[in-house]
Amino acid sequence: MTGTGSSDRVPLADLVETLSPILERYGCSNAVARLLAENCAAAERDGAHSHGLFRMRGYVDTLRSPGWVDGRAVPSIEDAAPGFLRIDARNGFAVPALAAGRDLAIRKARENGVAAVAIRDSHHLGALSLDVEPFADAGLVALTFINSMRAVVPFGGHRAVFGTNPIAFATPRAGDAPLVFDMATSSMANGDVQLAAREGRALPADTGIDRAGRPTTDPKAVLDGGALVSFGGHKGAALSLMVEIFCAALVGGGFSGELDLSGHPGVATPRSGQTVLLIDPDAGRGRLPDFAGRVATLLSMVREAGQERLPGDRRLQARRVAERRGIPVSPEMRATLAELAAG
Ligand code: NDP
Ligand code: PYC
Repeated sequence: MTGTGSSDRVPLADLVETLSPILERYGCSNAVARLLAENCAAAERDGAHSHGLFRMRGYVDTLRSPGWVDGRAVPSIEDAAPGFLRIDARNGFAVPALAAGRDLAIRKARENGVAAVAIRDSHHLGALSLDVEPFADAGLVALTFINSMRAVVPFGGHRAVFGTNPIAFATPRAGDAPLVFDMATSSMANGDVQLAAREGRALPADTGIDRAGRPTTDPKAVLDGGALVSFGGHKGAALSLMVEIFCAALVGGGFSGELDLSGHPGVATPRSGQTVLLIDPDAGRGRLPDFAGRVATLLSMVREAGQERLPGDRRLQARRVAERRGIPVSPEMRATLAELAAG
């Protein structure tokens, strides 16, 4: 990565070349380092700042913590049923685990009309949009969930039980890139709370509670023994509960509330699970109207009814600008990456 000055713009490929050796230096295999570097750089390109370059220090701290994540793990794939794939990430990262099973999952979805992928014993520190988008590029509808570490109180509760438990959805749409939405089921992603704390910004009202259970807008109070609430009250809390069932009970792993990080101060990744559900919208379709065209029709109706910004619009806009002009990297971030690269 070359250049000086405020927020230089860097091509995606150059950023990947900068990040990959850092991850390898702290213990990832070459293959894992590359996949994580691509994921992290792509999140930054898409303007997903809470899960882009900001997370590089978290990756490094996590890799440095003895006995936490295995950056060299080779996932094992179990062909569990015609439409069901189980992947054991073997205490490695979720991104390479999903990458290892992607082609088989697509084949199963096309053969069966549906497929489920259950990943266990995995660590995820990325933006979920990047996990589902390739499936929609392949013509499938995809839904994914991840659980993590306890950070969110159940509805009306006073103790964190759930992770921030994001959900992402992707679908083909005619005439444009897939429609993708990607959101934590908490009022805010933990990464955004950390960014607010770092930048001295208050949180919106009703985002979280402090360690005494009192509502607070202080991000440091949320991070220091406090907790977040679910988005949308009892409805978001029900979705968070569902994510725990999909990502722990179904995959055969731990709930966010069971994860013990006490022996690993500073780690940023949860040891958790992920489920991906796939549907081939063209299976058995016969003479039904074109699926991707119907999606486009719905989105036109939504825009015509007055919703100017659709989910994913900001992400695609950031990507298009970055593809033309490069990804902005601030001088502070360049200094952080240089420090991490130096060890
Ligand atoms: P946001 O609340 O920023 O956005 C959620 C979704 O809503 C996005 O699809 C976004 O589209 C869309 N959106 C946002 N504002 C509007 C608007 N005004 N009108 C229409 N659509 C809108 O996301 P979160 O803060 O909840 O999550 C941020 C990231 O953190 C995600 O990438 C998520 O995967 C990641 N995360 C990862 C975790 C992990 O365990 N790895 C845990 C928790 C979160 P757009 O993208 O175009 O802005
Ligand atoms: O931002 O909430 C978050 C998060 C949790 C685990 C990874 N990211």
